[in-house]
Amino acid sequence: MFLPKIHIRQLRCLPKQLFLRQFCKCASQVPPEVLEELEQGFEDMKECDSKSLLKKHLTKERFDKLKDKTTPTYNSTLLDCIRSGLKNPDSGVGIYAPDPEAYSTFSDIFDPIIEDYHGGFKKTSVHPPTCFGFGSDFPNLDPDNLYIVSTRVRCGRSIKDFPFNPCLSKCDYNVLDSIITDALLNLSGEYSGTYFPLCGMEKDKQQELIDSHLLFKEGDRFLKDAKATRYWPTGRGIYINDNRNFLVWVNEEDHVRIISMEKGGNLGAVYERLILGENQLSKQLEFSRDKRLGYLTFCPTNLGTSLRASVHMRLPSLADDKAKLDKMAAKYNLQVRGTRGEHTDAEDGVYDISNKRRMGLTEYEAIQEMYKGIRALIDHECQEAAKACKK
Ligand code: ADP
Ligand code: CIR
Repeated sequence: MFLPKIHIRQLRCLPKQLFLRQFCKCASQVPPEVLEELEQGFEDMKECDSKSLLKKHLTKERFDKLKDKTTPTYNSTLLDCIRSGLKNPDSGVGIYAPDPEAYSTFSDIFDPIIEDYHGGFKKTSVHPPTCFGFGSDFPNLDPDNLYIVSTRVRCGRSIKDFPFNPCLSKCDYNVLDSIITDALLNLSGEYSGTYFPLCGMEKDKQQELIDSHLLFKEGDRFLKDAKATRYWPTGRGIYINDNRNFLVWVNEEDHVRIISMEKGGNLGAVYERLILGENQLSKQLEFSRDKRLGYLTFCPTNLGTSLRASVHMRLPSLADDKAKLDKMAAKYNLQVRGTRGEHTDAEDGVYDISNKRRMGLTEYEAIQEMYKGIRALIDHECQEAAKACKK
């Protein structure tokens, strides 16, 4: 009988789950209603006006090859991977991995999307070992506080032997929550803080945390349609250190999101705090890492380093021409988001600009790429301001 390696606290959930998984393994066929939904969704996607990577790469040939497959342990189907993309034609990517095995079972669609998003990480490529380097190599990007409002660096982590959101039971959420919060409450020094579970949190408090850019938003339709918000708010929460500059999100898109942020442009300090915080946590939690793909995450855009380093910044000369801003950003492998995160608009001229690719390069190289790109954008702004002064 299949017996996964388990954490002792998982035992509470085991008997029913193992039975179901064993049972499903024996009958691991894609049910007719799932096949029907897949076929219909694929036809609709062909007709719709979508710029998603899913639509770009899911050819009829790939679709036919994958539609009858299921992952060995969790029985996840192609529909579980692409439901969000089929339901939301405005997706940029449109695919998630319901469990870690999906990356290999459905590699014919994940690999080309990964290669496209991460700028050439091929199916034969191997992600390098972790190498954070030192924050002190990155001086303040904007010492006069002219352009940058705030800086944030985050990475995502999954806990070994647990699947991703769509395959988690209510009990799994509670177990994960308890494993992760036990570790968080052991953090010391500048990392010591408080865990705030979403269950029972006052709405005003939740909104205050969202508006301060500390807490994840609620009701993301892309995640909901990927079945990543089931049993909400069970097991979800946020850990905040006493200085409010180190945070850990629990069971939102990934099991763990480790975040360091502060006002201004001191990327080196923000990055250094992330490195040491991740280090303290990795001594207590076993994170899922794949030999080829690096750190495993729910969304393929976050694989590899899973690192996103962003600034909230104003770019007066580019703000009115979003196409030009996007073009400049792309030149430096940067991605532009709105003020409240992905799929939101810029408020008061403030954009979120970050490194786009996270795979095929080390953490240090990802930060370096972002640093150089933001420097170039600031140089451009300074030149434009100087030209305007001369007029
Ligand atoms: P991620 O995928 O990194 O978690 P999101 O785009 O979902 O990012 O944004 C999550 C939250 O983080 C949002 O509230 C967003 O405004 C905030 N955020 C991102 N970058 C910064 C930054 N540099 N300064 C302040 N807040 C930020
Ligand atoms: C999309 O395709 O636009 C969404 N599914 C989000 C993709 C990347 N962002 C993320 O994982 N947060």
